[in-house]
Amino acid sequence: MFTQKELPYQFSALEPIIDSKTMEIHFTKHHTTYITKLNDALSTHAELQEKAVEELLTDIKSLPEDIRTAIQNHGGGHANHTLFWEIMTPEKETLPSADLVAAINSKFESIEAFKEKFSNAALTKFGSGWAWLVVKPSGELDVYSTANQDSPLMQGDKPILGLDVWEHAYYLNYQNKRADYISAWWKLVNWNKVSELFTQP
Ligand code: MN3
Repeated sequence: MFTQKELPYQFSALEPIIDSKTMEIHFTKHHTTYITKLNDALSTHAELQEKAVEELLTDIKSLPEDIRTAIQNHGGGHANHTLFWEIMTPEKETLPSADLVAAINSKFESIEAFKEKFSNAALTKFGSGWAWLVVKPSGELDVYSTANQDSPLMQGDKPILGLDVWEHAYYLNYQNKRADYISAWWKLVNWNKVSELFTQP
């Protein structure tokens, strides 16, 4: 059965960029519900219960049809939020590693150009979804958005940075001003963690 890892900081730790109430509802209601529904879906498929959520999402096409959509939505929701909590920090001014900077420069030409591309993916995602920085199987970086809770793992890419642009992630503080949420959010990125994920095989 999947369980929720403890949040690595207090609900209020990311204030004022993400308010305490939003963090609390997001973590204890939204993320928790994805886990409950993921476990519900797997309850009829004992053979899949030992697998990691990343493995389920990577192999989504081979999953039994009756639970495929539930794993896509709730397994995706669980994996995406687990990553999201980890790639944010109240620590100020963490920096990407030299290797990650080199990879970003090689793909996007500069950190600024990368941030602009990522922010644009987040801003222009119509409806609910996520913006991602991923490592492709070739080792190359890429930026794109996905709808709903679709995980980059479903297309064989490894997400190392993700931004939740569902309204539940920002509405209390920012209402319809998604652009303000996105530009403020960069200050929360835990570059130590993103760099670590980039380096991991
Ligand atoms: Mn969310």
